[in-house]
Amino acid sequence: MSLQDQLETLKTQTLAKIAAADELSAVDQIRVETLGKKGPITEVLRGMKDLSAEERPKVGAFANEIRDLLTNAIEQRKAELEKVALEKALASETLDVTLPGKRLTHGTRHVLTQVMEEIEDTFVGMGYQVVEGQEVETDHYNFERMNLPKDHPARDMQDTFYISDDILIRTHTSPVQARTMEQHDFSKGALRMISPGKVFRRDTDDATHSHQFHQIEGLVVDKGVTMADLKGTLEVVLKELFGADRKIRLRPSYFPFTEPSVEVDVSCFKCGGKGCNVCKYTGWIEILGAGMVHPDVLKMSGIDPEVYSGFAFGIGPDRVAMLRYGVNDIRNFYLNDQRFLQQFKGE
Ligand code: 2NL
Repeated sequence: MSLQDQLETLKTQTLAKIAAADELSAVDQIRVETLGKKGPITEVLRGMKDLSAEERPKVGAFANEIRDLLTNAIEQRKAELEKVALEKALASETLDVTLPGKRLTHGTRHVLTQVMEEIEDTFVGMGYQVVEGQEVETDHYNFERMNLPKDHPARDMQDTFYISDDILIRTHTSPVQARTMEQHDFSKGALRMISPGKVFRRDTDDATHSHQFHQIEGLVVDKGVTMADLKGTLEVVLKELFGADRKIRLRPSYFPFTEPSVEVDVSCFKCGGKGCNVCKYTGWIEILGAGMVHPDVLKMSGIDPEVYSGFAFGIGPDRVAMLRYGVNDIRNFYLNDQRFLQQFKGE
């Protein structure tokens, strides 16, 4: 067969192969096989040296013509297949650019953190220091130093989780205050502090009780501190928390670590004192416990009760948040349900 005929056959066969190729990789393989260095066209061009001077340019021109033709055919088939692939992708990967974008949700401080920080800010504004202590405590600091010896019946009210006979998780934040009191240098002035944090009690969990909750305790110790200081301070704080029109009311109570002790009520922020479902139709909401620091508690922290006196109080941020936001089950604060928590997005 003459070189021309060979080339003609090659052209026909290759064009048929190209037309039949239905994948890009197949087309590419044809290109390498046909036009590559070891392919038949190169072979023909190489064999030209044996041709006569007359035939050589004709065959050369013909070979080049076929090479260009096949190159074009390959490029064209490639383009076709690419177009098909693109159309297929476009059809299967539809993207509606007019759809609204996905909004990035950003978190928020926990509602209890918000309430606690608000209370902290109020006290910081009055010159108090904020002290966060340890959650694991000794029986000594949690109970003994708060006038709750081992056989004291009031221990039953705050039974807790013991790690050993002497180590427990704190039932109140008072131990932080006992530790701060014994360190305080009164030659540098009064002690004014609050201690916010988690506390733990062996309670049965229900709508108003949780084995873990929060407390902010406050303590002021100085020469000449009286019940009037306690009353004035709490009035300012409760007005900031519940509204400038609020009134407060003190009722006698009992705590082992204060004497005298009081329960403090605030006039209802919803009805203003007329009576409603929030205040259970009494006009008053019980909000915190307080009192004058028991002389024995001062003494145990190395402070002379004949020279110094102090007031202390404890407030429950969980209860404040429940009242303020109408949350009827304390367990909502601890379930980590985003539908609940997302309602308290700060400004
Ligand atoms: C309540 C009661 C209270 C205190 C906490 C306290 C701390 C020291 C000395 C004396 Cl270091 N007292 N803390 C006093 C009275 C009441 O909390 O009902 N809290 C929600």
